[in-house]
Amino acid sequence: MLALLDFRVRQRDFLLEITKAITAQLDLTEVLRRVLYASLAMLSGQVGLVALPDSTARVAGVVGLCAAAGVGIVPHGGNTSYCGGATPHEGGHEIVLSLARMNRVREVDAANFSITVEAGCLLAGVQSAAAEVDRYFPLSLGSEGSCQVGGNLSTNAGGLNALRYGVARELALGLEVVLADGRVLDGLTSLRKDNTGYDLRDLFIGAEGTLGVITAASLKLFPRPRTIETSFLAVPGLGAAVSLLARLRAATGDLVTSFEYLPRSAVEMATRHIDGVADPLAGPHDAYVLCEVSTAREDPALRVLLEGELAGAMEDGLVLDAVFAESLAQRDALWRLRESVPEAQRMEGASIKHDVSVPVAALPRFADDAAAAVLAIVPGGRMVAYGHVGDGNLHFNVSVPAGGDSREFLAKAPAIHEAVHGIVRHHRGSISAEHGIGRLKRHALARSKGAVALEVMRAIKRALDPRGIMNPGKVLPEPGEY
Ligand code: 2HG
Ligand code: ZN
Repeated sequence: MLALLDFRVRQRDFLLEITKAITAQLDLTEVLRRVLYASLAMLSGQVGLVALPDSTARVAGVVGLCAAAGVGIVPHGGNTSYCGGATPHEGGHEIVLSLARMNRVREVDAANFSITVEAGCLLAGVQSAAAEVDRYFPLSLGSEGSCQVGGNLSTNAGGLNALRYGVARELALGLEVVLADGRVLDGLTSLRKDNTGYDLRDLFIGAEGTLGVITAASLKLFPRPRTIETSFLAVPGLGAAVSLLARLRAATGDLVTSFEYLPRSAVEMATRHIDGVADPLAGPHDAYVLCEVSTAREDPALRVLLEGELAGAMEDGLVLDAVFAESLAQRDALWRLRESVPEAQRMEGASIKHDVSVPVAALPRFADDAAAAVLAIVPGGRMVAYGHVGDGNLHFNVSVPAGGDSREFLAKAPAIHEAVHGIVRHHRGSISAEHGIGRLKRHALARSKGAVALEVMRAIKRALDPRGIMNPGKVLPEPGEY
């Protein structure tokens, strides 16, 4: 049952041994002969075994056995990665360690505004557990119904509310981590203040399972928003959106929670491909912003304030048209439009993606220069640059030219990535703002980080995972590989 074509003897023995151990003592896995994982990035791989431990001790048991046998472990959350961080390699030399059964809420502390959850909890589940005690967990992503909080932390996910509440790293108070040798690092504090030596927590956030397995986390909660104003605004372009954001942040006392930019191309794709999605405005415009402003107080004056600000922005030419959500259903419809853009772009045909960030004020210049660079490589390429403008984070995606050949287009991906990332570097931006590095962006990481930063990262990796068993071949390129 376990035989995999190209397993070396030592590894096959290990698999038999771990299976016996698991079924006899640990009772925790499902063993699969061959599992094909296809992430959204269309990467695939094979494993001979998927471990599904349901406790930290059992995760530690699996990792300890793998450490002893030198077998690679691919920690696995909801499989929603865009970069293949949780996709094993071909050949079946690794095991997948799924956190899906570690899905308990260990503690909700309303007075401390904190929640302690296991890594396999769905993000939507954490949000609901917080709501049950009249608190708010603000991390919010299109995939929140299937992504897991361990994966959110391991990739340092950003999402739709990062502008106001920060990315996953800023929402974490403490972590429990199984180290590469099977020891458990108990850092599950829910303290706000703790100046006792090096910050170990932050090493594991964004490390994509290459330093250890996050098994549980203590997270920050917030007062639940009681007044939420959601509007969909037509704007002349990205420059106007950036100016409008600064204006609304100042005028509302920083109550802007989300500020999502959509070019016309994104709205057209969403309305064309996704059932029930409609353009909220009467006529077409070049660009749009989905803006949400919220406060934990009941505050009818917020709408009045916003309408006044938007009227002023219209006079100044920053806003061309606007509609407010007047009901929960209307709010959901606006968010559905925004959240369906990735799916709509997929349905439109081949696309080449970039998840980049630059300082907010540099966004318009970046987008213009990047579009010109892309069009020089693929005349007719369709820019679908959208996303979290409030965080300086654009999904600078390019769809295949209308009627163009997908293979020919995708063959140009390396040249397009290089051109776009070069412009990102020019603005001292990031080549991965919120999706991580995984398998796909290791070389881009190597080109965008300085030699010293890479050497420090490698030193940390060597110190915490000397045998290189934690998510091998992810995040860090081998020296000389770039
Ligand atoms: C989003 O913001 C996601 O919708 C997906 O991060 C981005 O598909 C993408 O490029
Ligand atoms: Zn995004």
